[in-house]
Amino acid sequence: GAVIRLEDYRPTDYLIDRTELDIRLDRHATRVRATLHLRANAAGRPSAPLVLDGDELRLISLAIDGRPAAPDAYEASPERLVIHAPPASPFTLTIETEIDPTANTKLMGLYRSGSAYCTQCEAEGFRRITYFLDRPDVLSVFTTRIEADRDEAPVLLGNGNPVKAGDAGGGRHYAVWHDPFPKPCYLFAIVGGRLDKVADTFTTMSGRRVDIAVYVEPGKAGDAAYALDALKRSMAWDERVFGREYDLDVFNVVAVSDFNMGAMENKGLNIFNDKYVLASPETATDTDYANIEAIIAHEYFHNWTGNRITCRDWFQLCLKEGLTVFRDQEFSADQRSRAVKRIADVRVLRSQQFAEDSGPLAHPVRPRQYREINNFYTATVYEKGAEVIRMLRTLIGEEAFRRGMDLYFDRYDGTAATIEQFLSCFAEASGRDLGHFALWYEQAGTPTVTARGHYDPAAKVYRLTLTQATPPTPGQLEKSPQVIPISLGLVGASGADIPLSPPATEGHAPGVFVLDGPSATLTFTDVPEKPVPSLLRGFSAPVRLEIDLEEEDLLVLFRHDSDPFNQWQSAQTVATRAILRAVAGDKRAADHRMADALRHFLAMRAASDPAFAAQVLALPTEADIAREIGHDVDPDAVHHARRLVKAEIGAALGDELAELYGRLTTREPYTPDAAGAGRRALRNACLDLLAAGRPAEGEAFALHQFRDADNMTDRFAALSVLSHLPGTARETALAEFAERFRDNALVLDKWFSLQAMIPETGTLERVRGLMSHPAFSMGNPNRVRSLIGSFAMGNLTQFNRPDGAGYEFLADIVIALDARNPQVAARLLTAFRTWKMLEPGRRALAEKALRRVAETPGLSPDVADISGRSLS
Ligand code: HT7
Ligand code: ZN
Repeated sequence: GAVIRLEDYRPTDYLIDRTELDIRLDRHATRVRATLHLRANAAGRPSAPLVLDGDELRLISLAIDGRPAAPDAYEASPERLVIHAPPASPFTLTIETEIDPTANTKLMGLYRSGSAYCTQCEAEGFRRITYFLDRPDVLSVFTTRIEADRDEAPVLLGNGNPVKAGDAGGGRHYAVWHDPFPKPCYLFAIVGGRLDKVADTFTTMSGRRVDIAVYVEPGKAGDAAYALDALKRSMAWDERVFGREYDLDVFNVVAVSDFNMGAMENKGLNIFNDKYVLASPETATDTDYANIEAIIAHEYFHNWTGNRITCRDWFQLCLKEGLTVFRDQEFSADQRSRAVKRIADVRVLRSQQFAEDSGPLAHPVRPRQYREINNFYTATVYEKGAEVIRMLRTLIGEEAFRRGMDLYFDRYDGTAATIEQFLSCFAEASGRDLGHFALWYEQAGTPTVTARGHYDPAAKVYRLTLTQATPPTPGQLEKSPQVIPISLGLVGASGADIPLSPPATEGHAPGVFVLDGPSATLTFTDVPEKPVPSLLRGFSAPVRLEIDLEEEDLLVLFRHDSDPFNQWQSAQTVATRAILRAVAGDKRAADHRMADALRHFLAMRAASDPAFAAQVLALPTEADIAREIGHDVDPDAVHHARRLVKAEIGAALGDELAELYGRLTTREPYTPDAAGAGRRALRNACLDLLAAGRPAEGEAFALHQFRDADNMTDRFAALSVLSHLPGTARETALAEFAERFRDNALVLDKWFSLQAMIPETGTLERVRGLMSHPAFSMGNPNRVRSLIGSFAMGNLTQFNRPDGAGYEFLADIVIALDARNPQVAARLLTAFRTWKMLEPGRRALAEKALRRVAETPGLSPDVADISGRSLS
């Protein structure tokens, strides 16, 4: 595909004010009649030909202003419909196309999931339904008539409000939906099928009643209650925190089992991957419940950040995605523990975004060019995009941030906006120049901040020198200093914060210091004792921090820091150092001070803050350690080192872990609330660590818990512990689990995933074998992600086997899957995003496999783009 560049943006020559669609659903021959009400765009070129986008379309008929178009008036191909000389503005086009939803394996446009019909139009799927100006700056008011066989599809849903429904003769029926809010076509959706629902009402802050419902496959309505509840809480939260009220009479969520991503924010008709809707205590873990809550919220919040105000072009994707992730993170933080949520979010940021940002696929939060937009729904656009908003709030303060958001909603409602327009609202609301801050949107790569402290006891002065540097990334070799907000405190020997003088960089909230040049020295006066600096509190910026703290200093922060994030971080840093020592060959890497500190911590905090304690007990992952090493990584060495340290800690704390595990055992019935989830998380973290230190005891506990559990969180945690202990107990438990849940595809996904992540040489063969399991299908993205994706992204040693068999396996799968579903294939291929940091032997084998993919004839633009950039 050709390169699309931000600087080439120009408005369209025509606008489509209204769109009327008549869609007659049929399994193989769905007819779509689209009437487009067009006019010339004053900002475009006068009398230009009209070029509409298509993708695999078949034109049946075309009328211009109601009359059949002359054959020489237009040119139609599957990819384009060109009207050479459109009539005087305004005018109408009536376009009839025929599409085959059953043959649509790309899951973009109109397709079938199970027996239902559904759509996915973002980013460029609408052009697979009808010819259109398929770009986000063309906003149109849609009226949609859907017709279907009444038996096959008793439920017919569209965007907006229902206006009419009735019999269409011949066993068919219809429904008409009207969406009064102009929207780009990527927000269009319809659903038709035999579906059950759970329904409720929500009364908005101005007293309007909204009918809300979640639709699921027949028989599964009981598993949709949590999603519906999360939706109501999201609606109330957006009113309370952002003043945003819902704007239609109905809001529907539909769960489908075949879906390329997590969910989609279509106006008034969100469509979800069923993995993020369906939950019962027996089938969903606490993490599943938290994900459902977060994603329901995310899609709902898009109604204002994405739908009411959309993006001018796809380069502005972070305008809606980064902002909406920030909003859903805040929602979850308010519903649960803020500190634990922040830790979880930073874990995701580091494991996904930092990994992306340090390799060949690095790109700015607002990319300047792309070949395939589907490949830019990335951790950088989403998660780093959210961090940029969070920094903005830290820099201008909560009140100015809220005023800026209000201004943004007021000024840009109903428009397709840009990052510049968004930032201008905050500049105006805060009175600050955000020109330099905007570099966060332009510059790729993770800055490293280096901190060096010096205490002068005679003068009672503490000087902290901060330096920043960002490594080169593809296409950006030179980097400029960025605006980095560093929340900090100075911790005294007693553990209390020493009052800061000065309290902040001028004009900022207490404790917020801004590094905006290559380096700066902060001078604190009246510091009565040598402090331990606690930097980047709450992870105030998405950077790597290098600071020369002694082990003792880190343990002071772990014990006393008033900032829970840095408490957790200091424990992680101590553990990381121990594992790095073990990688370097130190056989007793975890020294007793660490075990003592953890013992003390558990005694103090396990009861009062179990969710937080569980985070502290979870060691950095193998991927975290590999990133820390950064080059010439030997995954086996990382694995063995981590295992060694985990076993040492598990053995040293064995008694405490066993005792705590027993104490946290409860016979209360399962509820998915944060308090119960926290206790289960800690209990399962104890089990995991105990099993590392005392495998026989751990196995016995795990097997008992596996059989005894009344909920999936505990059952699956036990199975997960067993999965790391080779032997008959593991195989028996895996078989029992498969038998118990043989009819539940989403639960079997967990089972696929767990086995794919076993760090043993037999795993590749196991994965190959599981591909023949009756529950596995290459046609279903969830199955592919849970088996193949977990192997490639979640099994460092086995994907990176020294013989290269893991790479060749993934290459084969990607090539085969590309013909069917390029988006999912391309995403799998991003497992190679860190190949350049491997040791030379594996690096060469990874490159060979990537080249084989890149040189395969007939690749999709999606896979061609990822393989090409990965090799660059
Ligand atoms: N805005 C949605 C993105 C999305 C998507 C993109 C490409 C292909 C399929 C897709 N399904 C959903 C999801 C979101 O961020 O809310
Ligand atoms: Zn989103």
